[in-house]
Amino acid sequence: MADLQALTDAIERGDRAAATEITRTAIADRMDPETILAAMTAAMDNVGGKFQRNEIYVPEMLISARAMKESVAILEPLLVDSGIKPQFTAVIGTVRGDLHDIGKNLVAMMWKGANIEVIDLGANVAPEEFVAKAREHGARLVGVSALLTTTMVGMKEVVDGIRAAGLADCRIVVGGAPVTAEFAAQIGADGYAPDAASAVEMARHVGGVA
Ligand code: B1M
Repeated sequence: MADLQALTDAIERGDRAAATEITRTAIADRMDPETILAAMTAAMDNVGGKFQRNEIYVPEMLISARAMKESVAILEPLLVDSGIKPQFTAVIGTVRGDLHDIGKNLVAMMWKGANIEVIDLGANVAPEEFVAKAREHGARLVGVSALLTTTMVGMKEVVDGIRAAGLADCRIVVGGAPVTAEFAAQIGADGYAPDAASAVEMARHVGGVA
């Protein structure tokens, strides 16, 4: 049976080879994908703690993030199990000035798995681009992620931009570590989700297919 603590440790020290191998073993052992994912996410929490205590710096954080991304990519087919006609289209991205995309990618993955067509704009996305892509794709949902207290304020520009563009059927869901339900309400977003699993419930709810 795959050792999930070893998976957490491998991601934490940025050992891509070990992390991807353990992920493959865990999948072969038919371990629950959500449990495997939790072991990966735990690594990023540890990395964040070490960064905060000045025990590691940005390069180490980046190396861990790369190991996490490669391992998540192996898990993706198990998390995304679609094939049916999408219920609606969502546009998603990380707010301008913010390069963190692991959480956003997980939300995108879960939305795809929930039968939502996802247009992923990536990270560091300008408010104008959210608006343009939402219009172009007739999106019913716009998802905005932020991981920094300094960039989360930019989410309001996305909300204001969507409203000003008159996209009346478009709902906005926000999330990311520093974001709260209170902040979401304050900037006029339609929904907030604390994690990727609840982002699915929220997407269905605001998308009108709950
Ligand atoms: Co940075 N970073 N980082 N970082 N980084 C944090 C966020 C930090 C908390 C670390 C710390 O100090 N403990 C801190 C922010 C402090 C703050 O603002 N309060 C921080 C900092 C300071 C910085 C820099 C400023 C460092 C520097 O340069 N001095 C810099 C900023 C660069 C920039 O963006 N402009 C920086 C850079 C980086 C890297 C590039 C090295 C790398 C990112 C690589 C990448 O993403 N491609 C990185 C990383 C890896 C982290 C930590 C360690 C891990 C983030 C992560 O991937 N978590 C992070 C510490 C931490 O979070 N513990 C940290 C795992 C991921 C699954 O969780 O993203 O929270 P998360 O997503 C969750 C939920 O939040 C939610 O669902 C997800 C899954 O459940 N969610 C949504 C997310 N988006 C959602 C959207 C939704 C709904 C739910 O709806 C649309």
